[in-house]
Amino acid sequence: MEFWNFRSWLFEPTTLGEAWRDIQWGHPEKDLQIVRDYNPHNPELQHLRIMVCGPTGSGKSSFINSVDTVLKGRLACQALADAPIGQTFTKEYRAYKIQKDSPGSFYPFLLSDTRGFENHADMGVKVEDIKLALKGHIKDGYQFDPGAAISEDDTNYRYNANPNLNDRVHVLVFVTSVLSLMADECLKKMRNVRLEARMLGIPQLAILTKIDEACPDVAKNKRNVYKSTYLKRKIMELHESLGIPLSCIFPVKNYNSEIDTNEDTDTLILSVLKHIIMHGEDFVNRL
Ligand SMILES: Nc1nc2c(ncn2[C@@H]2O[C@H](COP(=O)(O)OP(=O)(O)OP(=O)(O)O)[C@@H](O)[C@H]2O)c(=O)[nH]1
Ligand SMILES: [Mg+2]
Repeated sequence: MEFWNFRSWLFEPTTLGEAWRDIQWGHPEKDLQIVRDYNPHNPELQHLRIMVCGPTGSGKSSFINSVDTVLKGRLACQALADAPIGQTFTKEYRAYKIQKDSPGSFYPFLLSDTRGFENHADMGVKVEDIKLALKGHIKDGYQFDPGAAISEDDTNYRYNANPNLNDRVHVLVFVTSVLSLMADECLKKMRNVRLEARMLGIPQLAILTKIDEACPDVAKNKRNVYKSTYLKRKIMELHESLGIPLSCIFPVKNYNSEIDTNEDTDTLILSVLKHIIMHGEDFVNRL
């Protein structure tokens, strides 16, 4: 645990008596049904494309796996996640489908994983690449190069010159961890991406991961998540630094070491997934 987090534990009252956001615990099946029933209204849209981006090691791939896990009802690990050793793990742009009911049938949304942002200007994913991916110019399998953004004559033919509705990103999800301090450079990159998404009209949400490691009360009982003063402050900080509305920021505990699913972990993941899908659907219908 980082020293600053440890300090926060010591000097802050950890839990409020009342939760500051209402959430229905004990009934994940309600949100699950909403996700299961989702079908894009626009017949041209085969799938909603949800892109995750954020700092290296923040839990982007783990979030994709967590969504897969909740929807399958058993542990899933399609998007490889890594041990927290501080090195970037995901290097390619890849969209994951999630199986629904039987092999060969899928939910009508994709989760696109990206390489992480780094605190150094010349490291991690290039902001330009994320901007191009938002517009659908980057094909699956592209290896992000920290040295240069993709070019129109990419030698691996991963540049899509004429993206259609299905290639474009319809919802952008920023994934950040409660545990890591984001340096100005990383924040600058994320704000830059957010401004581009805003210009394109793409809805943006943010999730705050590793809430279990940041708060002992939440580690003990996830239902304390909206009672934790520390997490509330972290959510406010993210709101102020990135400019994402408070109602679009969600704390999440990813599946990382469990061997079985947990109803409260599912509730938090489904709560954000439902909002992601609704925002994406609204965006497509506005086009
Ligand atoms: N305790 C805890 N650990 C988490 C959580 N989310 C992710 N982790 C761990 O954090 C580490 C990094 O997770 P990844 O999913 O690989 O992060 P990433 O953002 O995809 O990382 P890069 O691909 O390297 O950019 C892994 O060891 C995960 O198990 C969480 O909510 N709680
Ligand atoms: Mg990853």
